[in-house]
Amino acid sequence: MRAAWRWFGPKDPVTIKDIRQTGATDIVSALHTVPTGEVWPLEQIRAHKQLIEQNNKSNSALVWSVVESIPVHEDIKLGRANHQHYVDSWITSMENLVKCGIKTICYNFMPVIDWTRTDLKFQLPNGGYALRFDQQKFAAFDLFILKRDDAESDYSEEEIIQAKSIYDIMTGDEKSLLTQNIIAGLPGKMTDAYTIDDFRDMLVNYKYITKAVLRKNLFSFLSQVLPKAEQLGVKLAIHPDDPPRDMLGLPRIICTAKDLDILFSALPSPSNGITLCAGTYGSRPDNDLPAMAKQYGSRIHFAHLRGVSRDEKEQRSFYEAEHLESDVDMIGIISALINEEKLRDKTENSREIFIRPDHGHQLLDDIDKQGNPGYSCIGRLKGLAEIRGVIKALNANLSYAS
Ligand code: DNO
Repeated sequence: MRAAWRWFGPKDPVTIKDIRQTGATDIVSALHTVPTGEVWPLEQIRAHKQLIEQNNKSNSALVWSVVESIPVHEDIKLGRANHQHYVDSWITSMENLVKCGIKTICYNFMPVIDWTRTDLKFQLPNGGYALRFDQQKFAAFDLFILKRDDAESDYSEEEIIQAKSIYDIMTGDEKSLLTQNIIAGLPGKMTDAYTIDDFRDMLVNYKYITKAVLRKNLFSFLSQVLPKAEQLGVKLAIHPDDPPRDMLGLPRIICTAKDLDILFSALPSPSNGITLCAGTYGSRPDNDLPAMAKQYGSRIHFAHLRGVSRDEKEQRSFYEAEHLESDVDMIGIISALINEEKLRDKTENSREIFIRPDHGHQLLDDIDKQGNPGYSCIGRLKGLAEIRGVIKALNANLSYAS
């Protein structure tokens, strides 16, 4: 297992120098300045890698090992006539990454929105802050701010009444903040910032894109990418849809174990793999994370380790909990990943699993710093330290316990 840390590039307030102190050995990064759909130029990849690795000789080394993510252009998801151009660009970016030694690539196939939260500063009892998704606030946005066509048909009468009462007591600033959080998005998102009108137009593009059509478009993309990935020794790691269900009338197709079964039975290539995002899958009570980690073991090339705590009465609402204190069984997941790695040593597939602490709380000095939501320094440092402790203890086989 390789401990990795996500770095957003030279503008990230958490610098490479800082990351050396976290105990991570690997960097997860992307060329965030290249517009979606354009080829990642070889020289830019080299320069980015150089920024990460340039001082390795005299310091604790950090290696750019994982890409998160090469964005998939909306035209590919929509299966539009000119999608081939964007598939070719995606493949060229992958080839350029391989020329620089980077062979683990995360991506997602979420239409229009990437990951979404309603609150970026949810106060915790200990004084820190977490990210939160509140289903009722989200419904208030959908029904009364966005006023999406036909939105009512996605909600029960009671849900509409609740959303209206939430909307009615929101101040103007709260409405703008909620809108901003949902449409202008979060760090690492794959879509461009929208105005609310652009956002509505983007949603309309998907009017006739059913789950089956979106799936067909994903499979057609992968049927071109996977043979190349196999040839190049690349492992692709699809990230699940976060939160893992249909939203805003958009189809979402990587949410559950069943979705993964469909994906792998259609495209069994060994390069066809997943990012086991424990927090995302774990925000549905019907996803059993340790079982999934076991079942899809050989497909897991990258794991985001974090968990959520779901609201008791509304299970679609959650906040991002402490790494070891959430609704997901983190020890069970890590233990399954360790077992998977043991199996790998006996087979051809000997790549280690890259893990990273996903979203950290804002703690201590994080609180007054301007940072990327979810990507605080101290909060993630705490998460990584806890995870590394679990790995160390499980690897020692808890022999001291007996
Ligand atoms: C959020 C992340 C996502 C993720 C992409 C993967 O923190 O997990 O932004 O990077 O969805 O393609």
